[in-house]
Amino acid sequence: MEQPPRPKLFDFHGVSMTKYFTDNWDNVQNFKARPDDILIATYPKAGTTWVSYILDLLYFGQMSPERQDSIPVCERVPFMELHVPGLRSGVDELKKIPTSPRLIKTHLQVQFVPKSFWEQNCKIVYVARNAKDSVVSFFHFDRMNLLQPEPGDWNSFLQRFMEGKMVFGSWCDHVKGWWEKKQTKSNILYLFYEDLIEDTERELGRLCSFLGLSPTAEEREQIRRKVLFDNMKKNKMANCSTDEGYDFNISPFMRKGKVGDWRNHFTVAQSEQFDEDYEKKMRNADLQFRTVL
Ligand code: PPS
Repeated sequence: MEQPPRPKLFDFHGVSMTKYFTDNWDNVQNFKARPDDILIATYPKAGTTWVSYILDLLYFGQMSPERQDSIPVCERVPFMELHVPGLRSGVDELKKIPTSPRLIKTHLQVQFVPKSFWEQNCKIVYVARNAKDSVVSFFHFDRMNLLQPEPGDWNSFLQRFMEGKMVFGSWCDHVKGWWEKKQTKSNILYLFYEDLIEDTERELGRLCSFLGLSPTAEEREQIRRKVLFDNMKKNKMANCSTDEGYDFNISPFMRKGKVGDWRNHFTVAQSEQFDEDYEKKMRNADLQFRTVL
């Protein structure tokens, strides 16, 4: 297929988006969630694929080895609002999923989540990652993902990130919006990428308690090993190498998987400017991130 031009960013109900996430809007908003659906919600680059793979292994790892060997994680966990005509439609993929529970990926800001997820009281796992590592990861992703807007150079990308002019909008609004929602909704588990890096076993335990699962110690250990960065990077079914639109000559999807890589990208001046802006926007949020471990 001939590569279409990169999409343009536009304002959509106050949030920057591209047509690939708004063209199917009515079908997304009218999506009929089932009570056992599990939504994995993140701002882009927060560890969505990692947590998707963990959940898939928890639910289906023991049951169907062929699923693990032949279906890429991005197909096992459809991306609800993604709609690229002739290529992918998350809503259509979800309707065809034969297994349950359905694991569903979204990057939507909390106010855009289809109402049936709240009506059905579905379990939602939100993953947040510190802003500095998120913007670095996002930059490299937009360089290699030809279905994303042109990233420009690092400094202009960073300025746009601070202005919230990224696909799916402002990082601050995203993490704060979901955090506030979590205060009144016990069906949301709010995880941090940095905690997952620090102690995957512990976070796996939190996920299992939240989901009401009790894998054996051996199963847990198997999962912990399979989801290690190096093992996922080698695994064609988990490293997104089958995804359309990616140019792996520019950057891998499984790039570094670290906390603190921002230090290899930010100049001292950029870091100071970023911190000042961050402090203003996050001042009233009772939400702490770690940028180093
Ligand atoms: S996306 O496109 O928004 O769905 O991307 P997402 O999966 O949320 O985030 C991609 C980043 O997560 C890193 N990653 C991991 N880190 C540690 N361990 C494991 N197992 C793992 N799997 C994915 C991936 O490398 C991207 O981060 P960066 O910093 O770019 O390496």
